[in-house]
Amino acid sequence: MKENSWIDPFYLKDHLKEDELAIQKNISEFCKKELLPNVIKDNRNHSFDKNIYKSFGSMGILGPTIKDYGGAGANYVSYGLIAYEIEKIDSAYRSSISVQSSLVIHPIYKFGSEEQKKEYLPDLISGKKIGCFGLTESEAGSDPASMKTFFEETKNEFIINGSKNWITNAPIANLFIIWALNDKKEIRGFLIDEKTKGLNTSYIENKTSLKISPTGLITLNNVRVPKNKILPNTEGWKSVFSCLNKARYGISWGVMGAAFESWLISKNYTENRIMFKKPLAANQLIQKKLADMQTEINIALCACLFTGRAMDKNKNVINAISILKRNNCKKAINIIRDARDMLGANGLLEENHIIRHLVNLETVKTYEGAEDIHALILGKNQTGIATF
Ligand code: TGC
Ligand code: FAD
Repeated sequence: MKENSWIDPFYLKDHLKEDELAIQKNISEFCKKELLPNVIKDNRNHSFDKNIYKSFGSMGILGPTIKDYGGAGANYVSYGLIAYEIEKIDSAYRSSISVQSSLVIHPIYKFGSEEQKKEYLPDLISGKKIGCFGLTESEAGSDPASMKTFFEETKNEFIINGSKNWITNAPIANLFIIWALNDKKEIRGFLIDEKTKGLNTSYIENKTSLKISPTGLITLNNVRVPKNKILPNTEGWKSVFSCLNKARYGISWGVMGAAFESWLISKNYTENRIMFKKPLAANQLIQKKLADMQTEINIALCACLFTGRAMDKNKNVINAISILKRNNCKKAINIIRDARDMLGANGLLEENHIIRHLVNLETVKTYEGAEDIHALILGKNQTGIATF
């Protein structure tokens, strides 16, 4: 009899190359050994061990698509698979690699001077230094162009004033990429060292989602930045958004990792839980939920793979990325909510993982363009009419 391919019905693995499969296997083993054992305790305590970055660095998963400065030179499909495996454990760890890779290493690699690349990239890729990306402000979330952080240029330096809020890694970062406007409302990015006078951070203590990930507020009070610390090669907002594209792509794979774990946990639970004198999985309503999970996860993964292959051919994938970020977050949160429900009261226990994934997904659907923002981006690209 032919194998029953319920777990991988489209034979996605047959479409992965040997090196991609090897990367996925290595990361999966690393996650089970290094991340899984502490995830429940760390989530309960809002605790993040900064040394994890060095482990990520030694696995080659920080800036994995960069070929030089110590980067592994992997392709975008591999980057997606890394995000997928890591988010099976917790979205916070995937956030750690997304921010460092797509929002810190990528802009320096793409828009930095050679001097900046040599100074920062080796340490960021090895995990010796941690970066953050400051775009959002308290009054400028979905619409970052309305930011109130401004820079002025003097003869010898730039002076930046303003604040950034909800910034991943801000409380632990060594390097801050801060986006600011000048009086002509032109956007520029600056590389600011953690010890710079006038730069202060605080930790958002009462965050109920993505609890392992340190998130913070940044204030910039007459921060003086030398002339050689501006990213010299940016071209307005499209450069900022090009960083978000990479992060959104990783998120789209990642959320399916959280959904996949929740699917398997709920499948295993309902096969073994006896209620009304038979396994829960012997009920049609339960099997329908399992079929819905299988359907959405596997279709989403195929779309992720298609998009990764297109990125590896350097195609314009901005529409694909908005479709994926929007669809996969929405589908993943629904799958995880159903999985939680299928465990009944036990679904509320931290040792069963699902409730943590569910609460994390509330963050993931919000950051990097909330669901409706991606609908508006897709609507604009279809019709040519901007609603924002
Ligand atoms: P708009 O007029 O649409 O565009 C301005 C220029 O940018 C170009 N562009 C893009 N380029 C590359 N990739 C994209 N995805 C692009 N989208 C737009 C566009 O062609 C134009 O270029 P040009 O040459 O004509 O000037 O700009 P807008 O200001 O009207 O933007 C509207 C909108 C809604 C699309 C944008 O503001 C948006 O995406 N808002 C969502 C904000 C967001 O996603 N923030 C993320 C913050 S970082 C974060 O959350 C990190 S979480 C990290 C983690 O832990 O994983
Ligand atoms: P708002 O913009 O106020 O939106 C609120 C709601 O209104 C959303 O549902 C949105 O879809 C909807 N909405 C907004 N405008 C419209 C419209 N025109 N039509 C219809 N509906 C609309 N930012 C960074 O720069 N760097 C980071 O590292 C970072 N990390 C983060 C980590 C966490 C844990 C979180 C929660 C956020 C992080 N963010 C970061 C910020 C994140 O990008 C913003 O929260 C996000 O862009 C949404 O902005 P907002 O929270 O201000 O919501």
